[in-house]
Amino acid sequence: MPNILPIITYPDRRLKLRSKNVTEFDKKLHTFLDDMFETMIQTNGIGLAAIQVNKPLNILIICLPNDDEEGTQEHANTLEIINPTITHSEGTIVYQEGCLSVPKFYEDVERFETINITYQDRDGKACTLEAHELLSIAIQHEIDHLLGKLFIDKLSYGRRKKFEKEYKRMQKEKKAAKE
Ligand code: Y12
Ligand code: CO
Repeated sequence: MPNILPIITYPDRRLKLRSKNVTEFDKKLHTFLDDMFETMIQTNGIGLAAIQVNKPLNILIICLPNDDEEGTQEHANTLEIINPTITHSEGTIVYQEGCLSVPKFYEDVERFETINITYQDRDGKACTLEAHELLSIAIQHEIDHLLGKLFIDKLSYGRRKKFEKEYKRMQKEKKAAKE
């Protein structure tokens, strides 16, 4: 049975760490990928980077919801992307992003509309992918995590200040509700 892993949330400094490449493509890695998937699904996420569950390795997973009414997320449709590199980028697109490490906050972020990446799969096989729109956005968001960056780091000075104020207020409310 897969484990649900605790998710690190902002402003935890571990989210600023630069992740390292994976070198061992073994059973331990497969178990970790399965735990990441379960964690992402249980928390209503569509993307997760290993650093968000306190593992500073170049691993990200993405599972976009199906087009059906329920927006089902299938393990079989999950992209497991290890040691990615963006080899080409093109165009721009703006999307309102959210992040499991920055709960309850969504903001418009500009990204490349299309990217090409090279990466390895869970068995270490070399792969390439061309991604557009939502998939491209999700991959760029997760690759930023591997570099120690969050989507809020891309906000303008004014929007970032507003975020910090709102986030602090939300954290205070959460603390008061627990007491
Ligand atoms: C487009 C933009 C960003 C991404 C990165 C992946 N982001 C997520 O998976 C965000 C998930 C998320 C889920 C939430 O729901 C719950 O926690 C129940 C959420 O709501 C709250 O925090 C209350 C916020 C974000 C991919 C594609
Ligand atoms: Co995120």
